[in-house]
Amino acid sequence: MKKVVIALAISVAVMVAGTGGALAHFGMVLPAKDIVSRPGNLTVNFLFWHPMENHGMDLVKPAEAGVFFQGRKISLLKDLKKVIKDGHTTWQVNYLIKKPGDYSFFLVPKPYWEPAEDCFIIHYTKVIVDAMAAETDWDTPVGLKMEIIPRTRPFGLYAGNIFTGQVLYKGKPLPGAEVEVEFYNADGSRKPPSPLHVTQVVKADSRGVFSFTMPWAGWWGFAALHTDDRKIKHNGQDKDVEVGAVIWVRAY
Ligand SMILES: [Cu+2]
Repeated sequence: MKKVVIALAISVAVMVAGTGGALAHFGMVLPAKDIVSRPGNLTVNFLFWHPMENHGMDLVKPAEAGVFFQGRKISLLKDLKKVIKDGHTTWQVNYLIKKPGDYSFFLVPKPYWEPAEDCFIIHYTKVIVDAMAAETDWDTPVGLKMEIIPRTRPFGLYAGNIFTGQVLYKGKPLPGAEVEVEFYNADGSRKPPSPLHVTQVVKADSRGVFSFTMPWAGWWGFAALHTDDRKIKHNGQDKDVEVGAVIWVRAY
């Protein structure tokens, strides 16, 4: 009997770590700071994670990673350093910020095959860092295939602020988009009282606009999900691709 219980516990643990089940995967782009007050190096981390559970996944070398600044995309792919975090592959870059302005750091992962969902997952992920209180470009689209455009200025936020964003798919608003919200529970201090408390869900309106009140301080991730119009082959069969637009904002 005890063996059965242990075996069950192990299989549940494996399911949780591997597939997420009710737990959501999130692309993450996490800068050391969201507000930079003087020129200097900024460390930015790229992860594929279950943020609330603080469960790692491996992020293979991304298809693209970079920064969008003053209307230009700068690739940082060749500057990425592999960093093993909790036994999982993540990536890191040190970017020298010289000028005032808003810097959108973004990640385009390679398609991730998720056997449990019988689909590929691609999370187009970004975070916006303000340098020297410029506040110039925080709502300018980077031009990702799927993207959340903040309607709330995405830095200098307090816990209790409402974050509002608009979901774009191929540059057009995505009506009724489902948006998953998770807190990055990096120190494990948040204990969700039920599995339903791990991921919050809001739906966008007819213009793709959604809102969420961040109840406490820390990093909050918003992931709008959609089934892509293209398929990718897996073992010779066409499979769905879940595209996500993810944005990270920090509440104080
Ligand atoms: Cu997972």
